[in-house]
Amino acid sequence: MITLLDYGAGNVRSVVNAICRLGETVKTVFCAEDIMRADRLVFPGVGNFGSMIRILNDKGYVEPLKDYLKADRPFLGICLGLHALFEESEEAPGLKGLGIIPGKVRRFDIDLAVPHIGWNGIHIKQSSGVLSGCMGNEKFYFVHSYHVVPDKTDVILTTTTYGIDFVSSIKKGNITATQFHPEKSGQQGLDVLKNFLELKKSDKTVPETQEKTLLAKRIIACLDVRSNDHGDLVVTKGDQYDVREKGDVRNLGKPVDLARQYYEDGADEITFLNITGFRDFPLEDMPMIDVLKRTSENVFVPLTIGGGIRDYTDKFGKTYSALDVASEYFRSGADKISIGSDAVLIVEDYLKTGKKTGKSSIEKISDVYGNQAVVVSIDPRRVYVASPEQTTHPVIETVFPGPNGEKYCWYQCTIKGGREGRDVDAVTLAKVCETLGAGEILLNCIDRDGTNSGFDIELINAVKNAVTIPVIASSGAGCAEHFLEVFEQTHVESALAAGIFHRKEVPIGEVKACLKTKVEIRP
Ligand code: 1PR
Repeated sequence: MITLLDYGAGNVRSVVNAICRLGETVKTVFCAEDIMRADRLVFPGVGNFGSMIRILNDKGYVEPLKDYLKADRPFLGICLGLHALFEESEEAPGLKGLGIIPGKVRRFDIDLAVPHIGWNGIHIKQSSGVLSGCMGNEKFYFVHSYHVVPDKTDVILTTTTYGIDFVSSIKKGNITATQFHPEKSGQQGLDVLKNFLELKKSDKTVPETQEKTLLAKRIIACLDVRSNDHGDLVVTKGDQYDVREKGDVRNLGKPVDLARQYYEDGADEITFLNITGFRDFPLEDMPMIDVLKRTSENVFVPLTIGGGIRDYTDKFGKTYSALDVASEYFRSGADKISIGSDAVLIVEDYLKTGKKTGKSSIEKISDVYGNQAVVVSIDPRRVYVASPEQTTHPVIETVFPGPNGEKYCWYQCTIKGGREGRDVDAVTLAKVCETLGAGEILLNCIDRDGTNSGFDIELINAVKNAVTIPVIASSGAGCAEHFLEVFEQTHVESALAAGIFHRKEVPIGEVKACLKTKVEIRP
């Protein structure tokens, strides 16, 4: 029996699913005594250091946790569960951590996109039971903006390179805590969890590992999901967002089965987009929540879900906030949520005053779950102009002229699945969303969607160069070489495709084989 400390934020379902997959049962902590009764305690954390410490204090968990840790009983902390062990964090100045490990938690101060999101390596510094069997060439999934800085080096278990060499896990007696997420790191992550569950003894030798590690470019499989005309929930795919063929919604497979297949094929992340979410309220559309729950039982890489994340009033006058919707998605197994239409409306409001209100879905969700959990999905379309003076929006000079030979274009944001164009451009939208707390941009392109003609490099460079958060390139992938092109010609951290995977034209393995020697990837 494994005891899980769930203080109520973020996706603990994945940790529970991973432990259950390894044949153990999980008991959740309901009161302070449960902590002292534990044999092996797992403390996964996502979100904000301040809100975590406040909740631990409110629930009276701080002292029992300290006692448990001081008694050197088996403990595995994950992400914020690592930060909690330290004295303080720059994320919440003035609040005390558990102080079991002398040192601080600092924000990344580097010239790279923050949060650090994705698959990176580990440089192993000492022998450990939890990392037993690691060869040193594995990659693990990270998602964080802060990293720990212990006062003494003897607790450092691994380091990882991202602009700087930071401490990516610590070990002190029977206490191990990782910055990376084993429950989201595929088979090698499950192996780490298994070592902890079995209380594996330390390896005698430390594997020789690369001192400098590299963040891998991520390949993401995207599943656009909706009900077809027979009421079945299907994965579909549009051509420039038109998902109907001869009147029927294209049916390319079942969401849970396809997601599992892509995980097994090596996808680094899975994204579900509930494409009718702007119309249907997701909390009534329970099949989507069920899809997420069932997927997270078998898929141990990050899951993002988008569609319908906004405030809503139902037919009985009951109101739900975007945060309620997001919380339900996180509880059901999502690691990140993606906001589309609502982000455009939020940015329109922001541009009227230039002031944050603290009330938008982006601000509220990132406040509770952390920036890394909030993706903004942009659905732009090109608007051509003959000269930059013809619009107030930032234009690019394009090598693909418009229908009347126009040499310039701007990228108009749309809402409701591309049905309605708004007076906001993609570059401004991305910048404002970053200011409001978004942690990542999913950059679609309606002109390229489903065309197999390659990513819109001009759009991607315009947006990526305007923000410091990671950007996912999306729309238009038609062959493995298109991924190489987008990674060589832009600085995006990841690339997403749908049609070529669903139609089985290019398997994920072929994309990775093409990138293997030229771009850092997760093997
Ligand atoms: O507006 O918050 O409810 O979110 C709705 C979400 O659903 C948005 O993220 C929006 O992008 C998406 N969406 C809405 N309608 C459609 C549609 O296709 N009719 N799908 C749609 C958008 C875009 C991509 C696609 C890539 C790659 N899908 O994610 O998967 O373009 O395709 P490709 O590789 O086949 O070219 P809200």
